[in-house]
Amino acid sequence: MKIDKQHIENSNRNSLEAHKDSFDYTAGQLTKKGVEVENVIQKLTDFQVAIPSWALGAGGTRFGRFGFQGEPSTLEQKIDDVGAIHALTQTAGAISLHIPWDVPEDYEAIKEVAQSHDILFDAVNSNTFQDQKNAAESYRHGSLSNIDEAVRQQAVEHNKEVIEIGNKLGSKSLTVWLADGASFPGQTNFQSALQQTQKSLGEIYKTLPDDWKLFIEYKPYEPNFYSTVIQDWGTSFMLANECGEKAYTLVDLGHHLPNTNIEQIVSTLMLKGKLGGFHFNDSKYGDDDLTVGSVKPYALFLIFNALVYGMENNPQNPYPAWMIDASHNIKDPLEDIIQSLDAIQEAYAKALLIDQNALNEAQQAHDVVKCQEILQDAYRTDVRPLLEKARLENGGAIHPLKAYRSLNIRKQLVSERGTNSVATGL
Ligand code: RM4
Ligand code: MN
Ligand code: MN
Repeated sequence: MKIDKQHIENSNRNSLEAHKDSFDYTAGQLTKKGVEVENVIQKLTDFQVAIPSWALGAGGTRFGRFGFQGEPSTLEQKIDDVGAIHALTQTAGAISLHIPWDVPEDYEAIKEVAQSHDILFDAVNSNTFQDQKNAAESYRHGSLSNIDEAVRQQAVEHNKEVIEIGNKLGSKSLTVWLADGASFPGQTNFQSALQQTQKSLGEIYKTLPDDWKLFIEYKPYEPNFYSTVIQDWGTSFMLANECGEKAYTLVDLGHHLPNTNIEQIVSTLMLKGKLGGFHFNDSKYGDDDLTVGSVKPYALFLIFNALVYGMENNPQNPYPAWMIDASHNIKDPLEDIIQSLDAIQEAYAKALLIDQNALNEAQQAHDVVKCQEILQDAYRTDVRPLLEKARLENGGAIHPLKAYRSLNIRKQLVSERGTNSVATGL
């Protein structure tokens, strides 16, 4: 399915006047404050977030899975779904594949579909947290950290294959997230598990093409509940440093214990030039994978403040790879992603409005109250007209969610794919 540009234009027609009014007002107010509005809009346009191939069907929990009608059952259909989201939002210009959930059969055909939607292939993700059919070894007791050499070797080989697959598609990075760890005290030896992991990552790193990056993702618990081998940013950072300059830490918002100061982690990593990848989602408790911005929008804004600062002041840090990593169980997955993209752009726009010079002066003067005022002044600005403008200028929808509904996208997908199609993934 492909959304016709004309249909989006038609759906914008009724909202055009209201948009213009609110944009003129907001832009006028911001200009008076010294904000370069065009610059903010350009940055919003440039900010593209990859969509994970496993988030296009309904996610599950360990208690069950409620399928969603019209789910994409092939990789082509998944790319079509990302294409639809991108057409509406102009913010989702890439897809991130999880292997072996989404191994392409016909590479040329897959690349053509992606190209037709203006979609790039972002990081490829390896999967050593599930056993694969006919695999010689089991990951029951870990993969890259396993004490059994044959298991480690199988996991290393899998990662090498993932790099090859990504290479054929034009991806430039590999994300490794390990479920390895222990559910009970005494089950593993912390030191040897870490050493084996380092060794295995080193082997994968050796085969990484020169223009690729390796992202090492950390997570404090789940599916192991006593310890995980790569539990925190410090462990990931250390492993990345030992691998070499093409290895980086990946921050997933859901992979922190409650109340962790994520913006400080982001700042430290960017100062050290090691923030490579970033997964967006929201959570109340753990790795809940809820819609971005649905629970803690102010925390997201503070994190974006650190990201914006890093992007402007840390040339030693590469431009991070952005991805949504949320996969929900009860919402229409495409609506969920549209909401997430909106929340991301909103937090980003607000962070761009922070008067960094004034903040710096207030910090120098130890004016704590002023510091807070400056942050909150930006946060309280209604930036929605700026987001609308950025989308509109690029042929997107003024209101992507409303357009998705009024264009009956889900209904069309159901009529094309049926009510029982199932997407691979979680
Ligand atoms: C993990 C982690 C990874 C993702 C898997 C599906 O919790 O966030 O990034 O690939 O889930
Ligand atoms: Mn993740
Ligand atoms: Mn996760």
